[in-house]
Amino acid sequence: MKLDKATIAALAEHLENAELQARDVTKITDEHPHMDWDDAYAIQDEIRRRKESRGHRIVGLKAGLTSFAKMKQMGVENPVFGFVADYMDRPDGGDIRTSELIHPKVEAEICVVTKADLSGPGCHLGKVMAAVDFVLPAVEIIDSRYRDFKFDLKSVIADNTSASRFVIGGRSRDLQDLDLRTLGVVLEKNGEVVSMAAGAAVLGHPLAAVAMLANHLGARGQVLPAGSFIMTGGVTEAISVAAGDSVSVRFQDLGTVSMRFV
Ligand code: 0L1
Ligand code: MG
Repeated sequence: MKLDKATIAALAEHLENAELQARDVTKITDEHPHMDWDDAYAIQDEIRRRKESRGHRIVGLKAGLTSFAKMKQMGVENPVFGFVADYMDRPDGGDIRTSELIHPKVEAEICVVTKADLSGPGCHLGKVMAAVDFVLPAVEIIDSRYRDFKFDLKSVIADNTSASRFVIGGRSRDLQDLDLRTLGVVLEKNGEVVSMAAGAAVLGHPLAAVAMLANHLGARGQVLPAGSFIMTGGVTEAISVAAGDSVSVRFQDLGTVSMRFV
């Protein structure tokens, strides 16, 4: 690690304040060009600790930048991992207040809840398939705290991978009743189709993102526990939204997830 504890704490406070005050900032690697991957995740961990110390619960884990569309959109080659907290959860069909956000974007995500621990290294698709309890559709609302979404991978990891809101909807299904690779997703904004994709857009198979998450945690001496809610990453590219927009995402075999931005 290149940053000391005090700098990690100060950067976590800086980024979390930007989130909570809906205020954009410049990417932190401008000031700290030598920070490494461990520093980036240590800042994210400190943001998580700050939220938990105020009584919030971490209700899920997320993989980000897992689709070829998003990697291309962001000019990066590797996925990133973050978390979602209780206050980020919004009901299906509900309103999302844009005054609490900076420049939100939506992305359609195939999610799972696990029924067995997963540990890395060496976690693979087969182990994940055996550990999935059920599959759920969701929309993630990302909101990078960085001005104009201009960041590099380390900055975005420190910023909890732009996590801000999420909406679970549709219906849960057993994994054996679905083919996640060919599962089609249609994203509509204000009644117009703006993006379409199939599950294979996420790393060839959305559950590959769960295996990568388990291996990422394993490298840090952690296990992905049974009962985890995991967002596998946007199937489509992220679509900008503003107050007045309605978003509806149809997931083949999993139903629809909708929300309105107010
Ligand atoms: O969930 C995501 O794919 C977000 C990853 C962070 C990069 C971004 O803000 O698009
Ligand atoms: Mg996402």
